[in-house]
Amino acid sequence: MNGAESLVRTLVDGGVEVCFANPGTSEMHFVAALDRVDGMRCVLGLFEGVVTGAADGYARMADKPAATLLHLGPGLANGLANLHNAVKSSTPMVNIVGDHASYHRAYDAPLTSDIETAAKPFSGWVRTSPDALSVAVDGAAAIAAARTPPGRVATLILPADTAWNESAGPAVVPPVPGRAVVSGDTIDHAARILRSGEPTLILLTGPALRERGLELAGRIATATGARLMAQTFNARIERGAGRVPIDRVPYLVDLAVAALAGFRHVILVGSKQPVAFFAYPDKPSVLTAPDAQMHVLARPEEDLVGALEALADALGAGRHAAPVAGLALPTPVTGTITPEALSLSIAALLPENAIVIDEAVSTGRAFFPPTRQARPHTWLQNMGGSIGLGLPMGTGAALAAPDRKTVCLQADGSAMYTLQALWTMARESLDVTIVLFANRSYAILLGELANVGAQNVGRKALDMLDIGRPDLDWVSLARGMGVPGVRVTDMAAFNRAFAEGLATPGPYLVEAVL
Ligand SMILES: Cc1ncc(C[n+]2csc(CCOP(=O)(O)OP(=O)(O)O)c2C)c(N)n1
Repeated sequence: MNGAESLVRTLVDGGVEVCFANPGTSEMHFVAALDRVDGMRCVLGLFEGVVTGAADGYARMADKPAATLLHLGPGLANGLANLHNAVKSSTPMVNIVGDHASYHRAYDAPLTSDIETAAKPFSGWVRTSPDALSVAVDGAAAIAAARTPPGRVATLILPADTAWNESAGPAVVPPVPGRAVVSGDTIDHAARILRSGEPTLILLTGPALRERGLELAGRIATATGARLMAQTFNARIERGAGRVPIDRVPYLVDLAVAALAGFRHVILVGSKQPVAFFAYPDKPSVLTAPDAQMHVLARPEEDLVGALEALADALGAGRHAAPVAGLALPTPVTGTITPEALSLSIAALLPENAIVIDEAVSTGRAFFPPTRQARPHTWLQNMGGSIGLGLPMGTGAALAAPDRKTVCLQADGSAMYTLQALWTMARESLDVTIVLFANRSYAILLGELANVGAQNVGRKALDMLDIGRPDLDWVSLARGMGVPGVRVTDMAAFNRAFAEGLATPGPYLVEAVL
């Protein structure tokens, strides 16, 4: 058995069952090994940003890592932006990056580069396998690293000769540490704050935004009068009817400062102190009131749900009911397409158990409130701010949860970064409805232009924020990659097209022109 096969067997034995790939010559032995090993589904992405973003979406829904297969430094570099996003959302992932055979590196062949240096800022763990005997053990270590709470991007660089030389067979994944239990002192401290009667916010993210964590936080809020909020951006929130509804810290600085102004204490549950996405002249970086105190209940790698359980016990919150959302569906809206109208129609039509991929950018600012009482669903966001995650993340999420409908709420500018994901959706028959918001601009940046205080803005500047001339034809782009779709210019047509997409198995794109 060669090194490549020992690695593929190690991955499968270690629970890594999907590999998103864009291979080249240096990865051919890995590709060949796929046919000799049962249990690994290999999915081709036509750009590496699709590959890494899909692995992110997969892991968020499967709660375990996928592998990626990337071609040397340039293949990795094409995938880095979505690795950045995965690092920020603590997504577990195992990247396999092929490299030249070790003896070939001395010749500085065209594809030679310093892969480790490129990988380091976008990985929590990096290793280059020295020889074929080490590949399986290194692969097992990569899986363990990826699974170490709260979840890490692990990058294993595989020189070609480590893949084709003889190995010692697969390796077993070493024990992975569980989430550390939060100390009793920390629980007591948080309980004291909550009993003080001073205005307190409990700020949640990570696994605390699954049903159990939300329910516990809801009971604690009822028992103590504390408010609940989620971070502005979160990897995964369970929402809709039957769940404890939770608002997010607003994105816009002024709104966030106003929303947080009244809190004397903020209890952080896996979350960070709320800070502005960017600095702006004359606006604060820290969004909470100057005298607000931060209290860490649980760090991201700790047992957030266990900490909430202990805190609920300490407060006797078990007697109190969590404020659960009832089902309340708006009537689909007709007339002009606006973000508000879209938010109501989407809330009305969203199917039970949908996985919502939110890269709606400025169009999506209105989407959260009306979907609070929609049918139960899961909401995934981009935590790293590098746009071009939505369609790949939808690809991976749909693959991980084939019995659920994935709905991509997708801004057009962001979609153009990684639109090749549509082809993978078609090839794999993934059940995704894509709502493409064609406002034909980088609309959010128009606001940012004013926010940063840019003066005397003229044609040249505005041209950098306008993605019309020519207008993108999303129906044709999708059709060219095997995805059917339709363009709509009013809400009645949108309601029909969205319903059609939801009723159609496989991918379907609705281009909503704003
Ligand atoms: C990789 C990357 N490049 C550039 C940016 C800067 N940027 C932020 S939002 C944005 C435009 C978003 O446009 P679109 O997706 O159409 O959403 P809209 O603003 O129109 O709602 C750009 C270019 C970024 N965040 N990430």
